[in-house]
Amino acid sequence: MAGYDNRLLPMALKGFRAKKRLLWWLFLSASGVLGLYLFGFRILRHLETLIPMGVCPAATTPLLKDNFTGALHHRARPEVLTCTSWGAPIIWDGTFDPHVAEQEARRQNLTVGLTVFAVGRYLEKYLKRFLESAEQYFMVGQNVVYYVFTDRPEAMPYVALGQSRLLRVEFVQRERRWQDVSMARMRTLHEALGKQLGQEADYVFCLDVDQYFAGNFGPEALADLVGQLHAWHYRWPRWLLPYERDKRSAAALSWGEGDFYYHAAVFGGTVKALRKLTAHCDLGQQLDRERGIEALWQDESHLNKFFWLYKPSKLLSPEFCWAQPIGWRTEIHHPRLLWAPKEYTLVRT
Ligand code: UD2
Repeated sequence: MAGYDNRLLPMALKGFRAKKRLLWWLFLSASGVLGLYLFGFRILRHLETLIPMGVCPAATTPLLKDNFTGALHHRARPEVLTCTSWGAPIIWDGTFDPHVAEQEARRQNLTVGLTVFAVGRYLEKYLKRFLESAEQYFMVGQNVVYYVFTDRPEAMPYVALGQSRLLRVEFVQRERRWQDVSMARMRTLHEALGKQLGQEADYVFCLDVDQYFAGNFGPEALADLVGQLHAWHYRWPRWLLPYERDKRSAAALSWGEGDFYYHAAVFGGTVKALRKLTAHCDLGQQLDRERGIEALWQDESHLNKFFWLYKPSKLLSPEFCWAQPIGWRTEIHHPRLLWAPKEYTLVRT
């Protein structure tokens, strides 16, 4: 054919292929970004389960005994860490006998306190379900005294209580910022432990309200000083844990410090131990305030500092306070508390 340049066709084909490649590249990148956005988080959380938790040294396991549950059955849970380096048990489902603990608590005729704060909108949103589920699962068959701290005692929901269970409502001022409400709990608890609560309870658990019981939370959880492993962080390497790192803060932990990351939504112990804990955290928060700073996770950062300095005598596995958004995990057999959906825009206004 006259005038036909035989280089045009290959050039056109090349241009077409380049555009096609570019389109494919764009398509794949967009799918990758979308995929990571939608599922990547879950994939990463799944990879986390490959990080080993460590094992209890064989020499220490026979020596590990708990004052409430007796000897611990470490072999029942070989896939998880069941003790700390300082010899405290980490309580996982199957490592203890709940009946032994129940009998022991009844024999000692103990009273267990449960404190919870429901200030502002946290009251309507979470309190009723929290208390009703506690009636079903918390220290069943034991003497229990609930302490609800609220700025609106008149708005308390009605909750039918079982035998040997009491509810006391205490008024607290509402702080302006939610962070201050959270931190002010340490001082209020310290004062309450020094008054009637401290006289009527042998052991006390201090809990966040935005959660609910979903399984038996019994005397197996009792000890002098109890810390809760944080569901989001229990498999993370120590250097990644969200401790306060600013050296100016009283809550600061330097690199290389810290054992585990503890969740402030659950801690407990004897009245004496908790008086010390709450005094320490309150003082730390006060010092930070004077320096014009606030720890990364407020009271939780100070609690983590305290547990680094004064080791808890018992740790609760993440089964005791589980966050469902993390997804399914083989080691989580029997969740005791579940986080309620966080609705910060609704409750923190
Ligand atoms: C995280 C920790 C919490 C605490 C907080 C401080 C979780 C589940 N909990 O909670 O233990 O360390 O960080 O940064 O990760 N409250 C009120 N009214 C308010 C604000 C708080 O009653 O206006 C009470 C309530 O009992 C609540 C608790 O304080 O459950 C902690 O506050 P949060 O649940 O809003 O804080 P959150 O979920 O980030």
